[in-house]
Amino acid sequence: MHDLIQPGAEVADAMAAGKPIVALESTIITHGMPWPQNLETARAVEEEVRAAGAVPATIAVMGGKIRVGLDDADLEALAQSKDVWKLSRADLPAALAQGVTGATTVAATMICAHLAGIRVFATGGIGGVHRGAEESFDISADLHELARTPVTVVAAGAKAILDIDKTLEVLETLGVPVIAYGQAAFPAFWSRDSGRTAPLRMESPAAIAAEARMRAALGLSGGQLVANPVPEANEIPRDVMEPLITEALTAAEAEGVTGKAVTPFLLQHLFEATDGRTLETNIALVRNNARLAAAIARDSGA
Ligand code: PSU
Ligand code: MN
Repeated sequence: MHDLIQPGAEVADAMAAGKPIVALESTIITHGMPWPQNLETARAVEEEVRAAGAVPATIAVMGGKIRVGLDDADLEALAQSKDVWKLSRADLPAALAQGVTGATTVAATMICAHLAGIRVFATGGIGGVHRGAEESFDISADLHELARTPVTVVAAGAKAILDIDKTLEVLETLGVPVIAYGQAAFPAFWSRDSGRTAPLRMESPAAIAAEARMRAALGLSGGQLVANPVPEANEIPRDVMEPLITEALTAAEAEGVTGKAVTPFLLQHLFEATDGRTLETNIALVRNNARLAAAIARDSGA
């Protein structure tokens, strides 16, 4: 085990016993959801993983170590703290060197999961190419991470606040397999259908695990993105979201929001604009992704 990795008790036991483990990110707790739903969701997502026969490993940086598996007190402290760094590939080493508390994004969680030997990771939505990226150059480091780090990431597609077409184009350029689960359409986070067909479609966790094994056998770098549509009962249709997203983007521009602050700002804006409905959907889709990730981890022998 890498000496910067500090597994929690449950994760250490699972590693010793060779049980399937699912990595979970922490930026969704600190920057993606308001208190106290962020803590309730973090707990509920861990329970989903356990109920599906795997062990959850929520990842965060604390006290100069990469914590892989947080106990309930850590989870609560993280959910309540206000000055947590949002860590991607670029800032992970600085946070560790300075001993600050940092929440890991999809990119940083992939790096940490890989160091800990965990091959499957569940989140809500990945970062991607922002609308207007031809001006702003705002492209999430999550995409490049998917191209280089061998972890299977289960998400509900890319957040609809992004430019989905450009996000899919960049993933194709980077050679990242994008697999829609159980349908042809690439999902758009709150909605099941982005209006685009996903490059690949698979019908079972076993098929996804087999694809990941084949990638490893070929010596190809990088992971894969599994795009799991939000359950029908929880979805907010695209035509309902679209005008609200336009409004949120206008507000972000008017307030001069840039860089790492963009995604949290848009999520908060939409939460307020929908009286919390986007948050309910967000919670449902993360739980749904946790269940699928656990099934893939079980079929991966990981
Ligand atoms: N999914 C959510 N909520 C979030 C995020 C994803 O449901 O808050 C976070 C993830 O950590 C993702 C990050 O990696 O947003 C992307 O940030 P950026 O666009 O700045 O790369
Ligand atoms: Mn960005």
